[in-house]
Amino acid sequence: MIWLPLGTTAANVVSYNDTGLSASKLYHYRVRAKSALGDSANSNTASAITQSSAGSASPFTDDFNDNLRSPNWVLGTIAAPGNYDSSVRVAEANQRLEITPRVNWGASAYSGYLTASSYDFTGLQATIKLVQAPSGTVAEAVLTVGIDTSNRYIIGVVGNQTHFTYVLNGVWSQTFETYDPAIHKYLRIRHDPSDDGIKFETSAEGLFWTLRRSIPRNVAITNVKIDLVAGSYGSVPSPGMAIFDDFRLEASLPPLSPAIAISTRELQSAWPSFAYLPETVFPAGPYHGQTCKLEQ
Ligand SMILES: [Ca+2]
Repeated sequence: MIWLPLGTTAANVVSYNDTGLSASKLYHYRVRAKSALGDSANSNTASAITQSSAGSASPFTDDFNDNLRSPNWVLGTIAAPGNYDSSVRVAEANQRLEITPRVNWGASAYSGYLTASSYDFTGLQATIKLVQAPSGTVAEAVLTVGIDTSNRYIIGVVGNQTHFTYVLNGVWSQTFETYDPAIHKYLRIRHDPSDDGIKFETSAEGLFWTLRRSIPRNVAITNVKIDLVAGSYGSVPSPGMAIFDDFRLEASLPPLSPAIAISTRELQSAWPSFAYLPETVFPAGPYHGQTCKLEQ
């Protein structure tokens, strides 16, 4: 196994795109910081498997910037089709997906974007930026990956809580955290092919992720749909609006394929001096990240 140098970035650059990779291959990446005084040790290794070239429909991303519903989406929900309500306003507007739950409506009423096609979610992840959750204790916004109302994975916000949920044969299992709009800005459901697990993750900026719940995959994921849905299951006087942006369905793992992010924290572990001195005053900066990869 030989580490192959990929190149040296400009100073203070924090990302590197490695493109043109082979499908279904495991890649490992590491970086080191360089300065006039020499190099740091190598960082930890970040690994990812590139997406399979086989499968059903191709993954896609949607930034909603065209304010038009693309053919990748239809209106609908994975859960309880009977709770779908066309009076819940769904608008791709202001370069976002905006969903307005019904006001003072006593019954369950939901709508949103549902993928038009089914996907083999193996080795994939679905990410959404939740710009704004709706208001009210029985109003919610969710990202769902699943087969139907009885078999699915959900990450979403209800009232003041963020929940990480699976529904298996109609039986619910949930964990909760207090919803923090800044910390839970990005929500992600990820299939991890290394352990065939499902990872529920959040991120403040969409780059570095915090694992909130990890479970063995228990729902079949080779033929699933994904939805972005909002609504309410009781009367809400002022539900406000759920606002989604920057949907991504793409190959799984830390954090993207083909780009791999290695955090400053990992650089600190490679070069402990980083922990004690700001980068701007460390001797002989600025630093250039040297990226290496290993193909297996
Ligand atoms: Ca947008």
